[in-house]
Amino acid sequence: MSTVVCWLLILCGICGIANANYETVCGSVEESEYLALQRNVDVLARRLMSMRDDSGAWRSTPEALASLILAKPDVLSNVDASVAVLENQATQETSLGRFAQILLAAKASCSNTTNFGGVNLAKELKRRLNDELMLNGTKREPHGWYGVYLAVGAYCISENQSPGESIVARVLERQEIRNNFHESLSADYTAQAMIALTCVMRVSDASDPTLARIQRSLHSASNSLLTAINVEKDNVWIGNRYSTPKSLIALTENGKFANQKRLCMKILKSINNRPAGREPEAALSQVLPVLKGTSKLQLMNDEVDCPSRDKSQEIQSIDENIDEPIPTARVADIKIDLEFIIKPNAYLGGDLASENVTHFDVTRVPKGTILHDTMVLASQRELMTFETRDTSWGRSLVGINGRRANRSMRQYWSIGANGKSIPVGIDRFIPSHGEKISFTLTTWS
Ligand code: B12
Repeated sequence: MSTVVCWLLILCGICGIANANYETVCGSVEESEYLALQRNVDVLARRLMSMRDDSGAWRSTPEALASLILAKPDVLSNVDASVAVLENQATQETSLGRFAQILLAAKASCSNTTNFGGVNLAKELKRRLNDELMLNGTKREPHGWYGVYLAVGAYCISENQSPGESIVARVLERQEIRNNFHESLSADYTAQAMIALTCVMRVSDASDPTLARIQRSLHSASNSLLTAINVEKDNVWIGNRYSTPKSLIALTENGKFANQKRLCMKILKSINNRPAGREPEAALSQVLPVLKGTSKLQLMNDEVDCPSRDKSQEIQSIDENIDEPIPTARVADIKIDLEFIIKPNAYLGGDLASENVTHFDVTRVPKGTILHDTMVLASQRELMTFETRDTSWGRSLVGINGRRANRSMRQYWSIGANGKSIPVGIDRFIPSHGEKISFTLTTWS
């Protein structure tokens, strides 16, 4: 071999090794790009840790803990306290989706999932999943499909096996009937279903009769996510900014950006450019692993390192004060119309004739006031009353004028501004002058 060829091989080898250290979900990148991502992982992780309470709990402990374990920041400490919170939650009444997240977090923390607070998590999850989809041997509509996708994914990732052909068939049917995993072409639902099916595809053997169906489903779901790519100023999103992290994972895990690294990096940089201040806990949990280049699918075959479980550590209180100031400038007062609507389909057999649309005129709201505070002002003026529930996405509106959304009947208060669904919750949305805000009691599918 000539000396020149030898030198080329050595140089390429060095490049290869150097690049291999800078792996992202989009493939290997330059050191500077990689470091920009890692710096943000540390900032966001500190912020997420500062949201943990003294008992080791977050608003959504399973999502936050699993996310931090996947992102492996130095700041993660006292995993045991948070695991104890989860062990307790595993014995309480929870939604199917939340229970699925507990299984994944238990798995990520390398706990014994067959005896977690006395519960065999995977066995229990499969039982609940069956109950959710079947009643006395006949198919039934689940309480929420998002929870079903979470459960199929969590079971498969934790057990390295499919939750069963009939359950997977229900997920596939849902897409085949509707041509998507959700009516509104929601990227969130599609991405979550894809993550579940990607795991099932990986554990199925070639003779599995549903394998070809799963591959077809993943192919059409990927195409649907790719058509949801949109440019907003300097950013590129899949769906919107909040559905992008999960969607990017769903697509990269299926090799969809293998030949489009630049586009993939643009999306990853858009996620990275988001300022951490004022982002809700759940948004941080969903962003962190993606920036680190890890995904829950890596928990299959125990590919993720177990976190340190040093019991002697005290809960370290982290004081992060990087909130962006909420605009308070009283430039001018603006007028906002608040409207309260009850949609007929919200009631299965209720008396609708007596329910009228009610208009509230709220004047003189300081410009820049968030919707929640606008509603507080409206309540002080005795125009309305309302109730909220704290969640990992912030305050969720659960009742207006004593009318509580009944979750067991899939009811929720949907919020619109000038006829369009608002993209964030009431504690983040800032109405503008003349805007008509509507609260509609409706049902989810
Ligand atoms: C399913 C879902 C819903 C369902 C929840 C019921 C169900 N089917 O189980 C319904 C239809 C009720 C819903 C409503 C809304 N949603 Co929603 N929802 C989701 C979704 C797809 C999954 C949430 C989930 O089930 N997580 C798993 C379970 C196990 O965790 P959990 O903590 O128990 O989940 C609860 C909370 O997330 C809460 N919730 C759901 N959405 C929202 C939104 C806000 C602002 C709050 C405070 C709470 C909340 O309900 C969940 C079930 O109890 C997420 C997408 C995502 N990336 O997470 C969007 C998401 C959280 N929703 C979003 C939005 C904007 C809304 C609405 C404000 C839309 C609107 N204009 O009306 C409303 C909330 C209005 C209100 N009353 O306050 C945004 C939030 C963005 C942000 N930064 O705040 C997300 C991220 C979608 C997106 N990509 O933009 N949602």
